[in-house]
Amino acid sequence: MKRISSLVFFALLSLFVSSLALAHGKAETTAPQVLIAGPSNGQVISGSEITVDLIATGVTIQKADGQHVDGIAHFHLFLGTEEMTPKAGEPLGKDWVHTAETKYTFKDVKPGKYVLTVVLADGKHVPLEGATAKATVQFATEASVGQPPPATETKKEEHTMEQGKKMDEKMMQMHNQHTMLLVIGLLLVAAVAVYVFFFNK
Ligand SMILES: [Cu+2]
Repeated sequence: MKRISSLVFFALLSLFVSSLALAHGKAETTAPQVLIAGPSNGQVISGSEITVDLIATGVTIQKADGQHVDGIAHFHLFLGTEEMTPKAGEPLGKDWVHTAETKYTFKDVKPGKYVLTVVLADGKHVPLEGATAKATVQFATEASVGQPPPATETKKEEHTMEQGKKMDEKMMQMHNQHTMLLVIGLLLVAAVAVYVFFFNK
């Protein structure tokens, strides 16, 4: 009887430990991802300034220091008329904007259609692997006539906030899942401990 209880105990314990390891592993292997929170796809921007809002997950954004460190990257922006496809393993040059800020403003932009390409790259400016390390957005700019239309501005702000909210919700969900696993595991161990203590004499 004692032996069976011990077996059950260790089986449950290993289940608990492996579920924890799984949850932890999942959190750590989140692929680096960049999202363009603004401008939004199809947006028409009035005026000659384009303010770009960026969100990065699964990676720490830090100024380039010439080193490759796993999990550290900075943003690279290219404003053009077509999507840019950087060559794998090759550093991005000076024709890209290199920044560690989540906000960047292009100035003196002529009216027209644009494609913004954003790429996460390491301290050596070499693009990170994975499809989520790159994002693009298409939009247009037009010459501002008098005052900029407030409707467009409000819409853009709402969109940015909505995106941010969605990201927050996603993070909370992941966190909640992890916490739930922990609680279930602890309850299991407690139940087994009680069982072993009272029924195993
Ligand atoms: Cu760079």
